[in-house]
Amino acid sequence: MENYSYLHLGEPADPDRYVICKYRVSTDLPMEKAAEAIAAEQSTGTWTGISTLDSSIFERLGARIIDIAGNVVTAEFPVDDFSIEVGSVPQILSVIAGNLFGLGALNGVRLEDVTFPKDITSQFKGPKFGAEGIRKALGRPEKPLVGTIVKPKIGLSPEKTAEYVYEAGSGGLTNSKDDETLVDQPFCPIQDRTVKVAEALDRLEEEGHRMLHAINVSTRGDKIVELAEKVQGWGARQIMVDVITCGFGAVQALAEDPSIKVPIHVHRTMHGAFTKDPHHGVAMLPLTKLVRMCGGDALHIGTLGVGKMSAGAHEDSNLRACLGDDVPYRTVMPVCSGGVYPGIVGSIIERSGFDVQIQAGGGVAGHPDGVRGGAKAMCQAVDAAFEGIPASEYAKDHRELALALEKWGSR
Ligand code: CAP
Ligand code: MG
Repeated sequence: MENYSYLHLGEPADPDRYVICKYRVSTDLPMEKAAEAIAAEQSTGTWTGISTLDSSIFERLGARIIDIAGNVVTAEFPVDDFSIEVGSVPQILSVIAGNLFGLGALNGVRLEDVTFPKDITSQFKGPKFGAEGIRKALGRPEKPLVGTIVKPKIGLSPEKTAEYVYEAGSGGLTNSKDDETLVDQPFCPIQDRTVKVAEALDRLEEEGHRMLHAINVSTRGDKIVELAEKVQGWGARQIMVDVITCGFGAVQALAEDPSIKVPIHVHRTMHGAFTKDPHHGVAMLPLTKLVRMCGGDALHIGTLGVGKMSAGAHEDSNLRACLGDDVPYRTVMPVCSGGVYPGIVGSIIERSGFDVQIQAGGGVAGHPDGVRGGAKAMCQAVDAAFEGIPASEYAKDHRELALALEKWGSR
């Protein structure tokens, strides 16, 4: 019974043959030992040498530790470790983000990044519409998109939801969406809500304003495509799915189903459970990459250090993963959300550039002039940033923005 070594330090990774992962490791063991424990557990080994592992299996399928830089370990997994089934995120995750989190040898381990070879990226189709498609549907080629989340997140009737959307659109917003906890509760049945919101959007369009509203179809896996089809039939022009609670397969099923002909807005509720701790869990970046592979058209990426949510908030790598040209898919519209208000829109855009959707729930519905006034203030803040004018300057002849700055200040 041989003990095989998974250490291949200094040997460069072959990006065409391996999935390459970066892990941040906290351990009391020597880092090389900890890295070997990860490689063994996630590929051909276990806690002891085993008689059933021979050198041919090990050489073909063993993970390789190719770099250790401080507490960051780079491991590569042979492409043959992965399922040949078409685009299986569950199997990919069980290799790159599986048992290792529970290993007693590690105090903490965090998957920071992953790069997939062509043999795997080619199994996925990416977004059907993407950032481009959403912009086209809205007739807004350049400016940042500006949206809202209907607030309160639960409680409004279908009529009140539609009224909110109409007011938001009348104030100039390009997007709105259901909140993550709203799907089909008795106070706001999804059919009635979808029909009434569609009527509000039609009314706005007749008045010359195009707007999208994402209806949340998050539900059990075997019903989600059916629900999305129904919602589409009731007039929805965009749908939303909570990717962590529904699973990547749900996004993929919706994106790949030919009967679904509307863009998918991807919310990431619950991600903070494993993205927030800098020493343990999974960073948002691998999740962003997987959402793009699975076909999300828009994805929450945080507010780049200026909003209310702390998890992954400073990471602009997610923005790049949505928009980069290093993968064979359409780009994803990055969505900056969470504690946004007009006074921070300029700072967000400074960090994000114009290819972004900025949205505010409380920062619209909490405006002294109501939803329409809040929508106007958000649009004015975006226009100011787009034209390179400081918000405080722009507010001198834009009343709603002035009121928002007075109420919430700016950063
Ligand atoms: C924003 C939001 C989103 C967060 C989630 C909320 O509302 O609707 O769910 O953006 O965070 O309920 O908080 P506010 P993230 O504008 O009222 O804060 O996008 O980081 O996943
Ligand atoms: Mg929300």
